[in-house]
Amino acid sequence: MADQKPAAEIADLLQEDRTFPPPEAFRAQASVRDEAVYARAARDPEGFWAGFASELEWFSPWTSVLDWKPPHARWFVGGTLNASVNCVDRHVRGARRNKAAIIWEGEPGDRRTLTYFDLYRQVSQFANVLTSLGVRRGDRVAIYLPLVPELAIAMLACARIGAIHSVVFGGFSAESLRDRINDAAATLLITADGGWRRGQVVPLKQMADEALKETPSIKNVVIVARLHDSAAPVHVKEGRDHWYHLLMQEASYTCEPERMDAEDMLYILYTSGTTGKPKGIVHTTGGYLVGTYATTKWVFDLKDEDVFWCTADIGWVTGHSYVVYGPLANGATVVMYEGAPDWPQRDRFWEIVERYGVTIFYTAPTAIRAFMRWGTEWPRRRDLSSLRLLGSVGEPINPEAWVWYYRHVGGERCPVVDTWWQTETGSILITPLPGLTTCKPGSATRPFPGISAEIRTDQGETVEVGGGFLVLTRPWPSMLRGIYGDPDRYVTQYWSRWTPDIYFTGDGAKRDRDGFFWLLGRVDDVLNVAGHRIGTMEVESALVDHPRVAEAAVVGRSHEIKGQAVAAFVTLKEGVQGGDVLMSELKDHVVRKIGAIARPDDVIFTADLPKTRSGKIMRRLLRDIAEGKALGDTTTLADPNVIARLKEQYQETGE
Ligand code: 7RM
Repeated sequence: MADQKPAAEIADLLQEDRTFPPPEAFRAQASVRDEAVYARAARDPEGFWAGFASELEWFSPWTSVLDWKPPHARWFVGGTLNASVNCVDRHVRGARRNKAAIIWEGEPGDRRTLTYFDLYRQVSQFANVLTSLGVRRGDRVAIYLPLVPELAIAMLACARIGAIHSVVFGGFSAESLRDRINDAAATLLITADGGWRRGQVVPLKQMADEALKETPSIKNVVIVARLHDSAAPVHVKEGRDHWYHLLMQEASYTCEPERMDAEDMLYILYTSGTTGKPKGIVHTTGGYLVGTYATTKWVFDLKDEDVFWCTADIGWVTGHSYVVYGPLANGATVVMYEGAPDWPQRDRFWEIVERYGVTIFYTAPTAIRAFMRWGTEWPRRRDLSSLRLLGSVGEPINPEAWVWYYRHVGGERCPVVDTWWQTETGSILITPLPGLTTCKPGSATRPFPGISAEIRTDQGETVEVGGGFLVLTRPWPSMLRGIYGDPDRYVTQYWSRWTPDIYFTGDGAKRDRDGFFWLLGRVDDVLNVAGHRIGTMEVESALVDHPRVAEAAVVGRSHEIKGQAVAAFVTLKEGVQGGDVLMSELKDHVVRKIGAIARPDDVIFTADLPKTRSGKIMRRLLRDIAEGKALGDTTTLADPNVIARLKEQYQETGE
């Protein structure tokens, strides 16, 4: 475990004392305005969640809400349902039949709108396609697509037939894709000829072909034609590869949904942890749907007329929960945009808000900081008056960015909800309720009703006011149920720090006198680069995989836009010289092994790494060097000269 932030830094963060009550016009129309919801949920959390569950559609009801044998929970025990029925069929039966479900825009400017009825038919058709290709209930299906409607269709089609989807973000490398396919032993892969990012083609099928050389479990590949022939040529392997549109032509519009147990697996999503190997986080059907449904409805004050835009890629949990399952379970209209925010110009997001009359906009602090730097003229050029609520997720939002967002995007009429949660938590857990909470910029405020969060010391004592580890002290419906194929790691990683009923989030946080939570970042070896989770160990494994590297130590350093950047300290093998060429080769090597999100900003060659006498790399010292800070205690170093040399060197080459 790495050490915590120094107290002085925590104190700085808490200097913020501006408060923002819900703007009056917003409050007047908000669905949740009564503080009593918190007390009611705290008195009977199971009853509280069951209330939301009963707004969903079940084939058969649950017999008990929760079976909790720490650290294993089962929610809505005995209930059966289908996620695709809840996201699609039930809307089609009523007034939402021809309501827009997905308004999609590609980066080049192509547009498509799918109504709930369109979605219903295409999900059913694709579910039939999957069945015709031999996919059965419980099988794993890997999905490696750009942000196109087919991604949501594929996920819902899997859910319809009880197959487990594993979406791999299109920015991940062929090797990352291969490892994820193999870990889950997926039998089918859905990919595309490519996608668009900043005017460039992302050749997904080519990357998939690379991965497919070493994925013995894959029997079939479905290729979505996103680019048609404007892209790099696509290799279609006879007998294994099939075009999506050709399969769909043959497929029937009706597909009986599987009756899934509430605890049947809905999906696996890989996320970085403290080892070199990403964890396959497992979510199940009933609890996950209840959690995402409830939080979408309350945190975003969702109404039937809303146009909801969460800018996350579906390859991340935010896209799973707040592009697909949460909003569609609520029958909302969702906006999806494939590309970059600055393509072709820096007002692309605001152009989209204007074009579709987006009312709820949910993005990440790294994007907000980029908007801030680009200047207010970009949002000012567009009509943003349709917006009524703004959200933030992925990392701590600095107060300046919060206030900028509130003022220049929200026009001081939209509440800003800073929402804390994780891949593991499945849905938002710490957040304002926008009609109720008086926000303090930089604070995610309070646990959602029914959620119990606390600050604990290393010894496990509860801290009422002050800093420590953020923990969750009660199970919640959308909690992870395990790590795919690694039941022990589930227990040791999350439930073993104190007693087995206390969930360790891996985040440091502070609770203030009003009971508000201030998130302070990870306390383990996980970085948050532009809202993306990257394990330092993953990057280290990628670096030492290079034939010239002997040893590597990776740390995060602060970065104005990305929050954190990757800094890599590298020792080379005997006789190998560092230099600019090798430096960029190593950066490219990390991109090839993991993906562009993990590319180190700094690579520092060093003859030695600072180690303790027992041989542990002292990452704390490396962090201080990377941050250009005064060095802390170096007395446990095996060779104190190492650090002095490194420091000098970083100042020369690190910028
Ligand atoms: C949703 C998501 C989870 C980690 C989490 C935190 C950080 C996320 C906030 C935040 C401060 C926030 N899932 N984090 N949201 N930190 N304030 N509002 O991001 O699994 O990819 O990352 O992200 O460190 O543990 S994630």
